[in-house]
Amino acid sequence: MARDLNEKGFAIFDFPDPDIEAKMEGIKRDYRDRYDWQAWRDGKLNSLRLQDAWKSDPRVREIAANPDVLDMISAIYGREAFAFQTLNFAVGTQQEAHSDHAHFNSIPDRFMCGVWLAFEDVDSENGPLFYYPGSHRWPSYQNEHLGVSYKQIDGHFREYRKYVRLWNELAAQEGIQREIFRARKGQALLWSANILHGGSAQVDPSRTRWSQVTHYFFKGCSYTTPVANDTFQGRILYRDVQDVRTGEPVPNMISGEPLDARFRTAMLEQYAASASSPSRLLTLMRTLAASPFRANQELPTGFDPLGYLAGNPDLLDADIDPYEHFLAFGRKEGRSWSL
Ligand SMILES: O=C(O)CCC(=O)C(=O)O
Ligand SMILES: [Fe+2]
Repeated sequence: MARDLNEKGFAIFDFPDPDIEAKMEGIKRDYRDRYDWQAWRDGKLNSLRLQDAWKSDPRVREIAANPDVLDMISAIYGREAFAFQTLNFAVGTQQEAHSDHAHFNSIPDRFMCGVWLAFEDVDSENGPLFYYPGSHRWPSYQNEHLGVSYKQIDGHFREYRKYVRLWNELAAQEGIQREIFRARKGQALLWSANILHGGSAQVDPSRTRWSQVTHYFFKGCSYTTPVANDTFQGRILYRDVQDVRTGEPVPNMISGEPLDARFRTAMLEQYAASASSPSRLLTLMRTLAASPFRANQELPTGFDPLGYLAGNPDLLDADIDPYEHFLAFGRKEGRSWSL
């Protein structure tokens, strides 16, 4: 496993849980009615996903916090792994090629990995996962390398295209061919932080592609959202993560010390100061601090209120509480909440 992960950026294994069959079938049966199939058939949704179902479902949590998987990746990385996010998909994600590293990364770099588990057989017709072997060794590209600034946030999606273009050009230049994972039910794929991957088109829309992704970080690091960082302007969007196994928050650590709370606050003020309307942002910062919804159990782990606004520019100029808005509307509308 370690050799595959090192050389190719991914490794395939049989999921080590004797009860996995019952868990997968139970999740499929119970979740069928929780997705908006009509919106998916009408092409309004690219995918059907449930984020952080671990909060309410022990089966999802037990898959995410499987002790053998945790032990294996902890041994490979030499640090204690913990799951911080789950995604349960009913169909293929059709997500374009990306590196997770741009969405969640650690300090020090690359202490992040994902495990994708097939809840049914997958072939070229029902949206298989794809990846570019070897791409995990590419440099760690951040906003400063692409000339992207958090200030350009209302153009965020346009700016994200720069990452997509870079990744595709690198793959072409290095002559790396995309491979797909024809998974057997119960097989899993471990991927490293920077491997270029995504979901192939769901060629046959009458089929499903049930699967669970768990994203892992490692203790003793700090956790950030790189696409939202403007590191050299003093803006780093640290994430508040929870350990899926225990539900406990995991502190951001820098070289053995907890992240200085004053530094964190100063950075949030930096974000506020970079806004087009500082007084509105000041109001927003107060709203965030005082929001009765900020600890709501139904918020996805790592919910990023600034990322929610940044990713939904129509909300930027409204005087709203992003936590409340997400719970009342954003969730149902399928709005993205992390950059
Ligand atoms: O399941 C897929 O098609 C891709 C999922 C993915 O890229 C992720 O969860 O990071
Ligand atoms: Fe991904």
